[in-house]
Amino acid sequence: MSVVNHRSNKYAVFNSASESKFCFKDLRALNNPKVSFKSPLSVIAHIDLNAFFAQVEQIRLNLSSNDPIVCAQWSSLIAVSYAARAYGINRMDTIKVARAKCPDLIIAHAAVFQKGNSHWAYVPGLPDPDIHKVSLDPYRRESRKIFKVIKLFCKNVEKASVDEGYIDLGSLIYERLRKIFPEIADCEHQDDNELLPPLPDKSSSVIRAYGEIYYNKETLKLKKKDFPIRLHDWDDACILLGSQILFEIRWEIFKVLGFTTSGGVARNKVMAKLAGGFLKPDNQTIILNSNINSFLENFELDDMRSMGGKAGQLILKTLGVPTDTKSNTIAYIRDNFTLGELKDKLSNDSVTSEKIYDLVRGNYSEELTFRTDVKSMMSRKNFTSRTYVTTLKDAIDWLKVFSGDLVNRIVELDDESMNLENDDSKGTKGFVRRPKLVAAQVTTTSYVKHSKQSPIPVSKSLDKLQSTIEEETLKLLIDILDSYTYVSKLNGGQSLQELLKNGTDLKCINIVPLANISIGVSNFVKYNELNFIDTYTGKGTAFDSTALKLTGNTDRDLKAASVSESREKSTTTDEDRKDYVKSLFEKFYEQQDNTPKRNTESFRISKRSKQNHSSSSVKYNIMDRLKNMSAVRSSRTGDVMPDQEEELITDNYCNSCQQEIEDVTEHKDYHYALNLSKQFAEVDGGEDLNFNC
Ligand code: DCP
Ligand code: CA
Repeated sequence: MSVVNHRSNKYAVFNSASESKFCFKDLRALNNPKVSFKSPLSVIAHIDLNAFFAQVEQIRLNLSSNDPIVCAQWSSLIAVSYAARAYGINRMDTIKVARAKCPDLIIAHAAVFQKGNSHWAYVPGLPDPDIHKVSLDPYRRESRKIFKVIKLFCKNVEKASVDEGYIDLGSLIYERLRKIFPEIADCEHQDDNELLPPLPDKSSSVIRAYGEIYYNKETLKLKKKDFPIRLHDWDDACILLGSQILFEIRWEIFKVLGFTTSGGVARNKVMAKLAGGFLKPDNQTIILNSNINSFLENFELDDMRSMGGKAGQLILKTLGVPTDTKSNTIAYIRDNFTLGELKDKLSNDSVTSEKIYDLVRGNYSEELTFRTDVKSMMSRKNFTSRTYVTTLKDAIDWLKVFSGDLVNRIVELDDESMNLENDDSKGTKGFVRRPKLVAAQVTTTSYVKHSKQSPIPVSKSLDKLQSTIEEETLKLLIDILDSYTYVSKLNGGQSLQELLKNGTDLKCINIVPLANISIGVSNFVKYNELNFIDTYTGKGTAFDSTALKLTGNTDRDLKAASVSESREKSTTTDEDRKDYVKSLFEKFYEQQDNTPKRNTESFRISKRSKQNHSSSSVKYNIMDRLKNMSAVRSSRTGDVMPDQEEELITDNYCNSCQQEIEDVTEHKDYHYALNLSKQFAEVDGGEDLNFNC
């Protein structure tokens, strides 16, 4: 198997255009990320990691790309390396079937959280679903590194999934074109509608194709031989330059991180994605605009982004498109429907009609997007009759796992927010997102579900956030079990709260058997460096103290154990959480070359909040809070924003602070956090509980 396909200079190219059909406006548009995707010269690259999870495991285990390796989750395969695919193994196979196909198959199971641990680790052999939960964090980490490499080349990047992304190459191509061709170097001073000069003759010697140009089904067969490609106009030059940049990016990813990728380069995202998946692994496909129609013959409408599944099927049915193997759905729509006819058939839905019209011509252009709309995250596990959760200690052990899992995903979100967001027009650049609500849900063995939610204070520190999630979800769980289940009957008539007050060992506290526990965080709010209000000042170690008492271990024992565990676990070795968010902001401002503007109002709020909270010196002890929980529960479960805040601010004036407010939402957040901190201060300071039996 090849390492990275870095063949270049494959094709001699020549141009045949006597006059360009593009104008200077089209060229200049490339340099503006807001409009570059709309330019007829636009170039989008798609990049996709080959057998991603399997490659992560292959590299982790120091294996070569010739070693047949699969990544497993329990008995299923979730990624199959190309070396393993050569044995006919695919993702639908079980481990057993795959082993039968290739006795030397290397099976790397994904990392797992062990019940009771908030960090993941790789375990020897196959993990046990009864006491483990799979963690995808190692793949997210590698993905972050890959996107960091991509971002070194180009700012305008969309992370489409853990292992694929789009890159708008417009501004890079704009720069390179101006360097290569003095004829257009002065393009900024030309009239918008003035035509570009004909593509200069020398383009054949200075622009080369990297990868495989798709020409048509016939010439594709010739791809191992060099053959001339006709460069008609500047759009072809742009696409070929794009192939060069895409190759450089893929090569860098391989050089720095060892991953092979497949790529596609074309005029828009839809075409780039189809191209990116066309030649796998370790290659890239180039779609010149003049070859779009013939390239599309290889696909059906439902292969296109957003046309998969039911949406595509419905369109085909409504339009009466034959779906037999002889006809091609894309070509059929293109050849048989005008835009007007599409509108007639699609109930005058002009947005969908225009989209279909453009899609089948390879003309549908979309801006790169950034996923700012994270609404919620959930971590959960189903339990079987063998593993039903039956004691409070069991439940706590799983809550630790879930909160570790959620915080890992918030780390990912921080990275995406700070490192991948380019567009400031939505006011989302330079912010991290933090949840303001946690929820817990349990399903009993008779499939009855109960849930509760509660607001949480905002915390910049991820360690504190993790402790908060653990602590709050435990309180919710106790509340749920006391309120909705017959838990007291299982414990001599005492409620969980009473048992806790009496210092009963958590292992001795029975709960109704649970078939599922889920915890979630939601109501994400964005914070920048200035408007972060940490409502906790204590150290986030509450759960540890519980665990210590339960296991009889000392704090030092636990620390020593965690240090001696495998390096391959999610301790904060490469992203020390303590400084992680701080460094994210620092790096962000470095890259922006732009220190944050100290808006006097938010700065004042920030300072003031520090004063308020430092004096309260919140003690971070879960059992103190558990003891007093019922006193505040009613006011804290349910809606995130207490009603009074709605009346607090009228016409941008805060009646409490008696001052004008610039950013009402931010100011409400401030009061929100302040309220929470007061509530926490109220429940602090109780007597310590004795946990020994
Ligand atoms: N994945 C998963 N379960 C699935 C599909 C995918 O866990 N049903 C994970 C494992 C894959 C990763 O997502 O490695 C990326 O998915 P892809 O569909 O891109 O597949 P691969 O990267 O494994 O293979 P390819 O080389 O075909 O892209
Ligand atoms: Ca992939």
